[in-house]
Amino acid sequence: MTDETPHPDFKAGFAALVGRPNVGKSTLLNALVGEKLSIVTPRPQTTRHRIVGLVNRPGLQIAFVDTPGLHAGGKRALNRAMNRTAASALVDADLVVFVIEGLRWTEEDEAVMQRIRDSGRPAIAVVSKADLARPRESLLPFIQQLAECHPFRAIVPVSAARQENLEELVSVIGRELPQSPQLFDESDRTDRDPRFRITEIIREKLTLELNQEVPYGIAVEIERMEREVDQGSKRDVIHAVIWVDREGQKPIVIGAGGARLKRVGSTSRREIIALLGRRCHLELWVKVRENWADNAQALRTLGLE
Ligand SMILES: Nc1nc2c(ncn2[C@@H]2O[C@H](COP(=O)(O)OP(=O)(O)OP(=O)(O)O)[C@@H](O)[C@H]2O)c(=O)[nH]1
Ligand SMILES: [Mg+2]
Repeated sequence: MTDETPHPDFKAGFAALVGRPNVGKSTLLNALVGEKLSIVTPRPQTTRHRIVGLVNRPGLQIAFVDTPGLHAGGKRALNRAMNRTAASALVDADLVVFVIEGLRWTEEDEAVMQRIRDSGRPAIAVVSKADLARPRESLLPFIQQLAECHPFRAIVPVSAARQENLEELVSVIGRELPQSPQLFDESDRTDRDPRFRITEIIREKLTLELNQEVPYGIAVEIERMEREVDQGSKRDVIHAVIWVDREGQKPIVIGAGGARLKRVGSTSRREIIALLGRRCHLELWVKVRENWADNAQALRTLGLE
């Protein structure tokens, strides 16, 4: 039950992780929740959707919202949809968690800062990848400069990779959230269903395999997913389509003799089995939908509005 009147000093709300691409928002979400909910790659513009991850503490429920990295320069409808998704999560948040990579302030960070100012939403800053900052003491003047740039409620350095300072971040956010009944069931970890998470796992494995422009032209859709009994035990049969936006990308995704697609299938399958807790059979097809990333109808079909 999520509508029970809670203890009067229960706090709950949406904390949106916003920032430019590649600063570590999704890695942070996963580390906070303790489960891989959102895909991570070394490449910018990995996240395309709004993904909620839930953290419960006594008297507190934080609904973290992972968002696509806010970026400039992308001309396609997909880029606009990603920026819209992030911007709307920002304005809807109870608290904005502005994620900035330690010691790296860019024009894109400045543009995100401006959006936060314009939103008038309360904000804290998280300085991510603290483990990479050299020397570590240089984080102090960096944090000082951030403090001068906006009246953040708090500035918290973290390393999601090393699980450093995450509990401090949870308690800082807890202080800033409003009194509210619990928003989600306590056993929930995310608002996303397995079907969505499977498409994302496949897209992650593909992105890790591919170079340069190709990942930006890729989308994954599940055409069919059925439970069947095979040799006395249950398994899921999953038929997924990998959409590419140009004919020329098809052989790149498939690889010589189908080797790349095979690798993507087997690494994806391992992770899907761990997610579903049962065996699965995964079939991948590569299909061309010319310029899907500019096609409003295709974006809608893929849940990218
Ligand atoms: N060393 C180190 N690397 C990190 C840390 N957090 C994230 N990374 C790396 O930074 C890269 C980008 O991480 P993501 O979590 O995908 O970044 P993001 O902000 O979600 O990126 P978009 O979804 O593209 O906006 C990946 O290679 C991560 O492994 C950290 O705390 N320490
Ligand atoms: Mg991300």
